[in-house]
Amino acid sequence: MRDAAPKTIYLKDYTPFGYTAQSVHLRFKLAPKATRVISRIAFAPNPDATDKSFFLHGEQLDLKWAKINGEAITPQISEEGLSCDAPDEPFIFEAEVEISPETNTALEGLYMSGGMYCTQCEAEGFRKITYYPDRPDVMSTFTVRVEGPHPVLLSNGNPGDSGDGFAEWHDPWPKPAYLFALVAGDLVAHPDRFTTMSGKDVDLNIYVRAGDEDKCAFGMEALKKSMIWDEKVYGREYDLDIFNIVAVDDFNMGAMENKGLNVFNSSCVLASPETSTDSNFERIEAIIAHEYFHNWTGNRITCRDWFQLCLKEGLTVYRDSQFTSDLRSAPVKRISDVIDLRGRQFAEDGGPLAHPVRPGSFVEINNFYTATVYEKGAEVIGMLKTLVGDEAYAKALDLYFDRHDGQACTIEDWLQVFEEVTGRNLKRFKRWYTSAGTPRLHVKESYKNGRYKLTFRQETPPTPGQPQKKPRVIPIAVGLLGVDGKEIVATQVLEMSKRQQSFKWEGLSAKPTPSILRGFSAPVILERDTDDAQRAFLLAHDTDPFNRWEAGRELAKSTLLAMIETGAAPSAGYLDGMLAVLRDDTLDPATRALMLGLPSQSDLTQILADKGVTSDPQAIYDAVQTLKLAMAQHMQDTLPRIYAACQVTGPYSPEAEPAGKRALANAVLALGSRLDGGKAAQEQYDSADNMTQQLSALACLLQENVGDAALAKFYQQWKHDRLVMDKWFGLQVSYAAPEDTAKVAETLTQHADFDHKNPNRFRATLGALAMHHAGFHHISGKGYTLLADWLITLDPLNPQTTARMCSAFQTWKRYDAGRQTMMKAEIERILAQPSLSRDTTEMLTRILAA
Ligand code: B3K
Ligand code: ZN
Repeated sequence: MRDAAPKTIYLKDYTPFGYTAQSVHLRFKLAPKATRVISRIAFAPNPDATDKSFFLHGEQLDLKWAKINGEAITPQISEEGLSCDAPDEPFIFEAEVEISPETNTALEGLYMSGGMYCTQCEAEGFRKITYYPDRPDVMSTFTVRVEGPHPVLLSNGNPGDSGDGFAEWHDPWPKPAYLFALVAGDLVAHPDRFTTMSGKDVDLNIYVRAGDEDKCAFGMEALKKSMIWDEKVYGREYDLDIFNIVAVDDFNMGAMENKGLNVFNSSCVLASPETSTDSNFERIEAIIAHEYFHNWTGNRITCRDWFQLCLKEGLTVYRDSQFTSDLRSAPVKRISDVIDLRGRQFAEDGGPLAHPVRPGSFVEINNFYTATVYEKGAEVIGMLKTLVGDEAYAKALDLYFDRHDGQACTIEDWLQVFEEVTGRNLKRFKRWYTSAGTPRLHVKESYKNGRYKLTFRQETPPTPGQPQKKPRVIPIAVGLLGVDGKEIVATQVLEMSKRQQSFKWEGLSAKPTPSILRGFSAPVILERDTDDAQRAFLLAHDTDPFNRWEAGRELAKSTLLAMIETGAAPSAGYLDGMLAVLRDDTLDPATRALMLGLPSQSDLTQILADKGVTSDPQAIYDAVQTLKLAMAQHMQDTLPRIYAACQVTGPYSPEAEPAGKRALANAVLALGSRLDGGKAAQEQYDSADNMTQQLSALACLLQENVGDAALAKFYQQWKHDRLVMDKWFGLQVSYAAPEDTAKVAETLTQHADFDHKNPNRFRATLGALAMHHAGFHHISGKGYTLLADWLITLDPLNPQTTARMCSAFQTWKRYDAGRQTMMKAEIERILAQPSLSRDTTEMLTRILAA
């Protein structure tokens, strides 16, 4: 419920808590509407704190009694917590509260999903379970007793005593309350074992609902691969006797790294060839790795306060991307990450929600689990590693783990280990953490008498609250190609730290072609005067796979912008270039598939907006359709050969190689469908024996408007499977014509299987609407109204998911006056709702303030 005056919390106001928690004992007597939580916490005055007031967070708790050192007390209770006098020496605080998991639709704290109990405490959910200093710098050991009639009763740490109707758990590693977890239910385990590098045996389990047992094997393999990788690459070993993962259907995000008891959205762990696509498999592997890696980067070393969120998230995303690069294809992973970064993080950084990787203030911390904190946070670590080198990075990480194990840390602690190991001063580099916005990197070249010069100028546009930007340290990886296309200067990293800086090469016999920002060595927007001939040259010759892809993407942008702005026909150069890519058997199929992809319609809108052009979403949509048709026609003779060559035979495997072949075959199928009206797609649909093939074919049929029969068949085949049904909901919206998108989404929200309380189904339907650029922004305004209606409906039930989806409106200023007026009206309509959550209020207020 909306606070009378939502408080802004500032990093600069941080003070330590007056007390340390030495040990926590919790007893849960589970009951759907009346769970009792009995707590016993040993506190001691914190010598590092000056403020000794004793305040415990607590929200929506029914306090039955509280005691200090065995004596009943009458604390002051507010909507936010409990305060009372506390002794100036070690003491025991005890309390009993009652909570109602069954009616907890916010999915934060202790709640119920499909009959099971589960928890989500990060960031501030523990305060909905019991009174506690719910802040990450208060770390304690936890001993938990769970009582309930359920066959499976779980909490963090190692198992202790258990018997009929109860189980005890002890977690010896001090942790903040946000890592607490409890699960109880009628669950089935998929068990395994792992022996760590020092020979310790660990029990592994993935717990699922009955019926899902056959979807655990892949996740379990991913977990073991993650354990081995972290030992090998970071020297980090697992530290408990048991590691449990639980799949939950109702979950606000992907997964949660609770110590020894990871809780996963079932969509991020359950996998089978029949029900999951190649991208699902890859995502599941990455998320399992991510949560596992948090055991060291997040759990053993945690954050001092929530402003330091990137300390664990940026680093852990960086680690999981290294893992995926090692296990699969490094260039493919890099290209995919950059597509994602540009789509989500650049949009955030260029709009009203822009904030630094380490924000300076927030109202609701859940609103800061963003692409900036996660993905840009990971980019910053990648840059740091590029600047200091692999060896120094490894040494700095060892020092970080040695020095800070068991502590709650800051970005200053993190940078300090790098400064000590390298002797470098990272003061300037730190601006990446404190300054928002995506730097523009302009480059000019000159060549005279064998001397080649690149001059870079950096500039970051103002962002909310930060009108002036200081220059940043930018690692620019550059290589030079000779006139014959051969590399004459191999990749070197130029370190730019001034506003403007030049770099020279001597003794070149002719003007080279530069390949700049190889591997996307910094999260910047590169602006250079170049032409399609140079882009085509790089597309054909660059030795850096990322920049080769980038050259193709630049060509695509250039042809699409000409089509949109001047009504030009698709460029022959682009079509020829893509045909050459398609035929280039030296390129692996996955890379070719990525190269054939076009920039997103939302990215194109942003590029035009940066040039001061207000674009029409329908015109962008039409240009993309025209270009795809032109590509199909131009490649007509080659498509069948590639489709045939990329057919994978034998049993399905989600490995990178067959998945890459399927990606290219399905990209070819999508183009070909524009010519054969979906004939080949129907054949593929009818014969598909895995979800990748089935879903790709269905998408082609929907694209060609001939998918009704397949859609109905798909429903009959999969109506029992929640995760597959999410795909059924999402695909129909994604492939609707722009003028029909809102209607299709609206009809789906009336379907018997639509459940707005389930975040996966809500996102599958209304998230797909928000992602359908031309459909959401259709001139009728129906997309805006439908989304706003549903955000209004969901907010009182689930503020977190509502607030997250408000970002669909963050780009409202990019559009024409008519659309701006409609979007603004919808934002204001939501804001006018009585009792709007703090989460949604903060998001929409920031969006509107632009
Ligand atoms: N740390 C959690 C995210 C918690 C989000 C809270 N709103 C999952 C992750 O990043 O691994
Ligand atoms: Zn994380």
